[in-house]
Amino acid sequence: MPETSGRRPGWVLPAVAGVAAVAFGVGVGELAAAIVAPASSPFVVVGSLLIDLAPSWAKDAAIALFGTADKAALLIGIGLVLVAVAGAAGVLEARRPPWGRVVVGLIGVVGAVAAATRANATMLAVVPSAVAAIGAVLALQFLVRRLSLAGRVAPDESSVTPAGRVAPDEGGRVSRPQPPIPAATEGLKKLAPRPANGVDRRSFLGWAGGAAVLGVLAAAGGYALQAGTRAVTAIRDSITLPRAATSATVPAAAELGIDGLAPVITPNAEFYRIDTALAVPAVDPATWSLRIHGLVENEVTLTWDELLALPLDESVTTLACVSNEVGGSLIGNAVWLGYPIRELLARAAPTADADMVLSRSIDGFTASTPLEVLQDDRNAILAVGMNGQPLPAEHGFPVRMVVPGLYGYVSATKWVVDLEVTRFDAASAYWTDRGWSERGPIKLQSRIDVPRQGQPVAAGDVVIAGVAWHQHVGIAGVEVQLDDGEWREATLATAISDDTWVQWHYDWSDAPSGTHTVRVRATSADGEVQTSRRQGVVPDGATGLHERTFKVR
Ligand SMILES: Nc1nc2c(c(=O)[nH]1)N[C@H]1C(S)=C(S)[C@@H](COP(=O)(O)O)O[C@H]1N2
Ligand SMILES: [Mo]
Repeated sequence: MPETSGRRPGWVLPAVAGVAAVAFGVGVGELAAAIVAPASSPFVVVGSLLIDLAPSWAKDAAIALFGTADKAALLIGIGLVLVAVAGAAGVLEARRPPWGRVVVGLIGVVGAVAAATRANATMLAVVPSAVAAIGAVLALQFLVRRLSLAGRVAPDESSVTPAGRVAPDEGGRVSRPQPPIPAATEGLKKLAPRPANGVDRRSFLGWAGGAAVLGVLAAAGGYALQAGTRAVTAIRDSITLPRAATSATVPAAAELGIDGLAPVITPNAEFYRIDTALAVPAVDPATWSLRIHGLVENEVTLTWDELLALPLDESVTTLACVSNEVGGSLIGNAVWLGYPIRELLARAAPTADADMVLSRSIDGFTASTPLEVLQDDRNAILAVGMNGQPLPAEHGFPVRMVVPGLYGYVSATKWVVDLEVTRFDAASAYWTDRGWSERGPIKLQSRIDVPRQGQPVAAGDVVIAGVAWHQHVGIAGVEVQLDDGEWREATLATAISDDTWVQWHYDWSDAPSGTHTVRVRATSADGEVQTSRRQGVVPDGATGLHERTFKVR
């Protein structure tokens, strides 16, 4: 034990401060990740980024060296690098504040960048790294300040007590020789935060150890919090859904296959996600049940096994969010496997005065769906499958609603557990209580995907392409307008059904070089022409025409 530690911190204690501070930060960051964005654990995202960035020879070498333990080896490697950088940051902070904190903050930036660049990252993805960085910076500041307090009092102390150091006795207690203190320094002694370097070191190590232990406890808490999620993920992975009684067919001609155009079926991993759930609910199908009650003759309860034993059909429905701006991407199309809600309502037998079904998710979100929409012949379903898979957790596993023609906020309840048959004048749903319309039929819309905004394109044949939708009504046509000219008819791909979006394209063969603007509008199967009147998303969905500007070289 270096006895000079109280006078000059040296490098060991500052390094300990750095490591303890970073351990604290990483711990609270992992806890934050468990709560808000499980996919954004700072540790895991940095590891994932390294895997993506590593050249293939490095990956091959890692696999050759560590075999299936290659990922564990990577995480351990990151941990070791982190310990080294943290130790160095502690030393730096003790000598050149605030540079140690700057280094620790930069580690957080690395985590945030790694998280934000993950596929499917939401804005929440940077939160765990930010929490980790803030936690580590504050802890480092705190710990190094305790060291420098010791450094400041030491000269005074050494002038009064050359023997002031720790002598651990056999019982592990600390006994310190009591030096004679000259009367003149009596007051000074009372002002000094700690009388001697040995005790400072001890208390410092207590604080540092405490910070590290808190970090470990926070990380462990995060791990425990996610136990339910891990269990449900394992259950989901082991599920084989029953074969569809009726399968959906997606005509080959529904997919134009144009580069940059949204695919007609949206892969699950690319499907937009909108919900109020801070943490994705982990629902075990074995304990899941749906209760249908309220204004009904018979209350109905349905378990997971009972649902899977029913004849399930595939249907293709395009979901859209009311918050989708003109030209926005909060829309996706999937093949859903499910059971008609109409059949379950028939069992429950709603009374004549009912006009709404308030669906509720396990986390309390509610949606108000007109009763007649759930009773007519459209594919309003309790869905268990999405594009051939059990529903992904974030899309409502094990069971959600999918209702063609209505925005998600009034129809597409994920993790659904309760259907209350009621009346619009007797109950209201989550978003209605927050200023949104109580009913939300999807509006006629169209979007340009190609060219991208500002994209330079080669002269000659310029392909303009996008999607158009008016679920449960259908699209009759799409027109484009180039540079405020005449509206020209675009070509539609084969529509899957009136409940899905349809791709369209327009080939501009005589595009002169220069900057051009293209605008799109769709016409519904019922003759409605998409309005150019601009309206924001509140309270019942945006209107207006999408346009793009691009350069022909
Ligand atoms: N439980 C629950 N279900 C929900 C929501 C929610 O916040 N909670 N949001 C709704 C909204 S606003 C939309 S647009 C759709 C989005 O479904 P997705 O995330 O699967 O794309 O889910 C709906 N279902
Ligand atoms: Mo939504």
